[in-house]
Amino acid sequence: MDEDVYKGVNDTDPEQRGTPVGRRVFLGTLGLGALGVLAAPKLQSGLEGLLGGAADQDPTGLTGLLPNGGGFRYYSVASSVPRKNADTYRLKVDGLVDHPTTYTLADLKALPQTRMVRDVQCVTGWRVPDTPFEGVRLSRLLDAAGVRPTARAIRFTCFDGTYTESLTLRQARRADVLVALRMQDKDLGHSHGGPVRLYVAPMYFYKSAKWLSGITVTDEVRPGYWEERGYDVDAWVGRSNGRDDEPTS
Ligand SMILES: Nc1nc2c(c(=O)[nH]1)N[C@H]1C(S)=C(S)[C@@H](COP(=O)(O)O)O[C@H]1N2
Ligand SMILES: [Mo]
Repeated sequence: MDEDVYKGVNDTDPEQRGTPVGRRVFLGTLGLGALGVLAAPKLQSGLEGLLGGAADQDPTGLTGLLPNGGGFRYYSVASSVPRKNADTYRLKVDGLVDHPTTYTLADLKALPQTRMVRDVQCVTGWRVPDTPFEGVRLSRLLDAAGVRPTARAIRFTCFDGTYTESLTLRQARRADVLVALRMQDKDLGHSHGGPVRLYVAPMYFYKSAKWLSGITVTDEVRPGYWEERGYDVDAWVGRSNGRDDEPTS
């Protein structure tokens, strides 16, 4: 584990600047990194055996670590994930809002799209430089829904039925947080969380929930799937990884 991780924990968050660096947070990240390295070769060889090396399929086992084109690895905590398309996909925005809304894929495509090119960084060590993502700013969907004054956070749910994520409301309103429809200038494929995934550019990739189906505005942060298992809730990647930590981009 290199020192990028350490730098990334605290020095880039505009909300946290000036607060002491959480040593517990650093140690937690280190511990998981080591675990990932130990677990990876075993899992990967198991999956390659099962799939005969095919890269763009659902692994039938647990978390997948197959190379998935351009340096990506396939991750899913669910053993199988239903496929959704333009007819069947729905995204629900609800919770502490004045106007709960359900979007179809066409609805999302009709909204203004934002394209960003950043490095993707997984907490287990792999990185994919200069990856374009494109989609609707989350802040736009929140504004449309009318967030109530008591709201503090967002909970994200997925149609894999298992994965969850969280952001504070302030993080969620950043200009570099997208409800993404495209990655690498292509429509998001199933294995990368298509048709729609969250994309949280300034944070480790586990924040970018795949197969996004629900955006629920809540009164407090509810830690997501990996966060309940030890990952940092605030998952900032540092400047050292080529990120821009400014709230506008
Ligand atoms: N629904 C869902 N989203 C998820 C995950 C997952 O297991 N399920 N894994 C996360 C992690 S740890 C990473 S690194 C990225 C991997 O995205 P990729 O499969 O497109 O490479 O998805 C994130 N989002
Ligand atoms: Mo990850």
